Amino acid sequence: MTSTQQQSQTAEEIEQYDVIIIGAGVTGLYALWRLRQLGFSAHSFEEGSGVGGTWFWNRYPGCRFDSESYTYGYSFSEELLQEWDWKEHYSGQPENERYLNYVADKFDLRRDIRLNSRVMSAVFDENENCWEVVMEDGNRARGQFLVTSVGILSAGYVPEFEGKDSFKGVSCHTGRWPQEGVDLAGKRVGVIGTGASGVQLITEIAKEVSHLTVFQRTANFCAPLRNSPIEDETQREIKESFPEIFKKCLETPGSFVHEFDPRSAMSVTPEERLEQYERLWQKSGFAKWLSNFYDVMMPGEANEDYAEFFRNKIRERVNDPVVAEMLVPKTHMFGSKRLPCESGYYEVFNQDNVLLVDVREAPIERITPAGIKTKDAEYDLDVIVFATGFDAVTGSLNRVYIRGEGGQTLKDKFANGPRTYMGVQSAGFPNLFTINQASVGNFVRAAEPLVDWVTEAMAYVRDNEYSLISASPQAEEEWTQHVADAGAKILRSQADSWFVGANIPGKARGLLTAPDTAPVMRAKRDEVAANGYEGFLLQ
Ligand code: N01
Repeated sequence: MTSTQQQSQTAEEIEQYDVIIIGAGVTGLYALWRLRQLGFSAHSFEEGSGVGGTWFWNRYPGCRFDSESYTYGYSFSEELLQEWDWKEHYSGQPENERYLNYVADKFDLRRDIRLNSRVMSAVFDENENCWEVVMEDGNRARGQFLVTSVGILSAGYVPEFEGKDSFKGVSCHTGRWPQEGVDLAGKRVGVIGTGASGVQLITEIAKEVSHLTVFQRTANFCAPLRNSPIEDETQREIKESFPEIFKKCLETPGSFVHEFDPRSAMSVTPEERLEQYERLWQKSGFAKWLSNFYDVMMPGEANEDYAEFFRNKIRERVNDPVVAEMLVPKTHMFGSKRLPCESGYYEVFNQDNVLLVDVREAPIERITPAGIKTKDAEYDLDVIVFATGFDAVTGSLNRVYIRGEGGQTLKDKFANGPRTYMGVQSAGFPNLFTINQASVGNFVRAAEPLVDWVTEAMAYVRDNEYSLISASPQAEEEWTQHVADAGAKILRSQADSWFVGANIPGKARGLLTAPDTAPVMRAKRDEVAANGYEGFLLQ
């Protein structure tokens, strides 16, 4: 902050709101709308130059939904549901960004959003019982409540490769793709990382680069997305079925439209099992795992049986058997990492101009001015893309200096992993709702009920003439223990991935989101609210 800016905003001029929202992505936009409905004055401060969060920043080639588009959009407005036409079953980033801009305009949200306003700090004022945020440009604002709609996957991670800044070509992270794009046509491009972002990007850019080198550390289980345009008749059917679509999503563990087969894979004959695997393989999107035998997504025999089916599918698609074996995942259980959906990913490795490099075998030693040097070889490149993921959940919170009661910072408190009550609050940080902690699965389906709950909690505080709500230390302790105990048993805790913070060197290992299914989480939150916000201190 410059001294001029500090002087230019006197105490009287600091903007005051009931609620300050950090971020204008999917949850921030909805929180703003919802808070207005409840009669609060709310304002969102957004780092980007546009709204959309994830769908603003992740504009890398190939970026798209792998949830069905019509299950991902907001459900709160029937008018919006009827007037917006999703063009594809799995919509791409440009369309998704357009959608969120359309929502911002339709509901006149922009008047309460300040773009290009990165929040640097949020400090709780114990005398005034309110939060004060300071933006990068030095401007300040105060609010009784603070909502961090900062996303679970928004703090990009680039490994500390030696010589990272020495590269003379162009380099960028998938999650911060330049708005003006990156010219890749005819270029020698290296991509580090083969998670969901890398898989989408690699497939798309292989069509235009002169040479592509893929640096893979861990092979993934990837399955065909089978995207297609939405025909008019289907569009009409979808629009008539929204109540059923959303009802179904609310019933399933991850808020997706797919429902598990209640049979065990091992309870049917091998022929029946294979018939089901093949039938689901032909379906689009996540049906291949979320409509499968229920125990395919649990550690054990069924999981390994389906993993082997997957491995053989990969072997069938890659011509060179040596390359095929490099692409076949062998070190983690099926479903223990997020499964990327793809549209021709494996066939890319049949192209003459594409090279797969195993960097577990021969690790990257350094980035050089000319490219990448591994233990075994040097690769000359014009462009390096870091598809190396995110410092998930806590990373985006830690980018803001958040200080609560008694001078304690959230970063210090979370140093050994998040300590929250139901993912929404941390003791000692009154009126701060960290809503990026609680939702996982089909994002918008999980986020809408979460935002509803959080905003209703604020209304409860106001309507009952309290001024503060904060998680009790005991409720927090019990919840944190529950996350540790229940979280350790579930499939997505078993591999080294962002789900448990294992992708970031030095980060404490532990499940970063709730271990419960979406319906269980909603029921728990509803019970807490019905019992007068049990586990929270109100004053
Ligand atoms: O990140 P990731 P992502 N040297 O962490 C590798 C969502 N998403 O951006 O597996 C070499 O999954 C790392 O290797 P390894 C989705 O929830 C959704 O791809 O750790 N390699 C891995 O291959 C997803 O789960 C969509 O051994 C290194 C890659 O980088 C989440 O975002 C699309 C390395 C990182 O994969 C994150 O996906 C895209 C190193 N030092 C993303 N460090 C939709 O479709 C890391 N890697 C909606």
